[in-house]
Amino acid sequence: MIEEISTAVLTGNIYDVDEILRKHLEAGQAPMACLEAMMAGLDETGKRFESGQYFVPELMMAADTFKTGMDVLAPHLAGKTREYKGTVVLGTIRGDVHDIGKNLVGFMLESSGFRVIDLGTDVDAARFVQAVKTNSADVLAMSALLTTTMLGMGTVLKALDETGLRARVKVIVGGAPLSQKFAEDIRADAYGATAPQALEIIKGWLVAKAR
Ligand code: B1M
Repeated sequence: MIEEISTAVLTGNIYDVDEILRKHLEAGQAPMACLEAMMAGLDETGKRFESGQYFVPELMMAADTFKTGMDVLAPHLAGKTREYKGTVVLGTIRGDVHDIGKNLVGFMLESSGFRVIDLGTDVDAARFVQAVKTNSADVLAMSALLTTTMLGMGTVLKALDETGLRARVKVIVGGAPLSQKFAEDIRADAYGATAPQALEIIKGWLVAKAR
């Protein structure tokens, strides 16, 4: 039963999640279905946190369990290509330590042949701008999970304008509290609702550029 995977994340079962996943993979379960089950567990964790059933330690255990599970799933999800199709600077915005969605975006991009410069979490405008410049990035991809921190993305866009880099780099933003309208308000080029959607948008940009 694939619910066992969701439950492992939901209960922060960091000790058994790898074995549970291996068992499902060996039984023929699709790696993407296993990933979706882990995401469902994390989603339910968030709901329990919101309703006061869970507190920060439970959130942390669930996130760590998810990451341990990703170590098992990653080789099964990865693509084969190794020729870079473009460079993407990626990071979670200043003040924000949520990195699971960002890591999924990075993982999918790398698996599809993009060079990913992952700056990690709590990244301020100066670091984003510097990384875009030094790596001659084609795309800047920013993630935010908090309604407070997402506002910092506008600051990054302004800093790109001020340094004259804005015209050279496409900007995509994503994360649970964001929306298409928010992306338009801060003048990003795109909003990605999910990691696969971000991948498709970036592929579209860089394939068009290569023509
Ligand atoms: Co936090 N947290 N958290 N948390 N946490 C949320 C986000 C929250 C919604 C929980 C809740 O109340 N329901 C809430 C935010 C409320 C708000 O802002 N309105 C919240 C809060 C309040 C907090 C703290 C303030 C709690 C506290 O300390 N009192 C604190 C803040 C710390 C900080 O950042 N400064 C905090 C801390 C943490 C942990 C450290 C314990 C842990 C994060 C661990 C980690 O990431 N390494 C954590 C977790 C795990 C969550 C929840 C439960 C799960 C987030 C997650 O990883 N989801 C979350 C509740 C929830 O989302 N249901 C919650 C799975 C992940 C795959 O989804 O990142 O949304 P997500 O990515 C999605 C899309 O959004 C999209 O693609 C993915 C799907 O394919 N996407 C992109 C993401 N980035 C993208 C970029 C793109 C495109 C798409 O292009 C560039």
